[in-house]
Amino acid sequence: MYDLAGKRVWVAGHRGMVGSAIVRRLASEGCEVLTAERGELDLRRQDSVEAWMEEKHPDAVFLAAAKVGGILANDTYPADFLYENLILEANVIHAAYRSGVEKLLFLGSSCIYPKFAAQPITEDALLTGALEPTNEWYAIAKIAGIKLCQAYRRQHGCDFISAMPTNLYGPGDNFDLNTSHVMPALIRKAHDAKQSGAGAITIWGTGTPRREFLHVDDCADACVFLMKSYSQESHVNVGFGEDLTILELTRLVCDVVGFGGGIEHDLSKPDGTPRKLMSAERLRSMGWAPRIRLAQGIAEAYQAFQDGQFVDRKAETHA
Ligand code: GFB
Repeated sequence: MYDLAGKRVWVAGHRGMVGSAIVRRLASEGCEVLTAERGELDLRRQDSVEAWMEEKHPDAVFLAAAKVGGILANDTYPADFLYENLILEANVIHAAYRSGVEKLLFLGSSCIYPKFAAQPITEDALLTGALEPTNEWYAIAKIAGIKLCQAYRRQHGCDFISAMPTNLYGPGDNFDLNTSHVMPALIRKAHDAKQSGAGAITIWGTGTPRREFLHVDDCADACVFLMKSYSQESHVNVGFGEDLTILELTRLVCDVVGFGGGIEHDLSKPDGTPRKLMSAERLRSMGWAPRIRLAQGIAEAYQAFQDGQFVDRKAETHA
């Protein structure tokens, strides 16, 4: 058991959807939360990261900083997604080793798994097949992050662990229609159509791909749970345990938003992976389960959107 009470805990990426949820969750842990604004610390600069770590000396690190985006952003900016994620995770993980950080949790993504992995996807499916081409750049960077944690554990005895969340949504999401993930895109499209009285919304692709969605507050809770109770080399899936098609999701979002019009398809946009339901078995067997049901979570996310708790960003780095 790694008790966070009294510890200095750095949340790298605290402005992002995941990082800000972890900061909210840590409020009840009795720890001192450290954050760094982007103007103060550029995670892509090794010297700056090492100097910041030497000065602040965190005991524990949540590495939630990442360049993230939806299927189109991943496909459009492969160099940014590969380079920025590789450099920032290498800088933070190496500096954490050098400055003697006691525990580090690295956050990845379910896109690390092969495109046609057997479902539900267990942790040992990693590196058993080819990746989905639209996001292989991001996936390879995230796989490298897992391997960095494992390598520093093996060679230097560092207690660095990795969590792989499924598709996330919630307050603080990116609602820019070109760069966002599907959930905020559907909320915005349904909301705008309702406001303007449009007869239909247009979704990308066929609507047949299946996706699993986890509320970001559940994800943050799982990350804190793992930080406190897990110390092994293998990464751990952080999933919801159920999935649905994009068309089913669209109908659910339209119901929550109160838009009763039609649904059209833009077939020039990619479908991506046909299905990526992760096995939740490992984390469940440790005693953790999600609490926020999908319809309730979407209603909360829509409320947060209406309250202005969102960002409109161009696939920005959460740093
Ligand atoms: O959420 P999303 O962008 O990412 O798209 P992925 C999920 C599915 O929703 C795809 C469809 O089949 C999209 O074609 N979709 C339908 C839409 N309408 C829309 C829309 O208006 N916007 C968006 N964005 N999608 C990402 C990866 O994959 O998931 C990242 O590219 C990362 O690397 C992330 O792993 C969690 O689930 O396909």
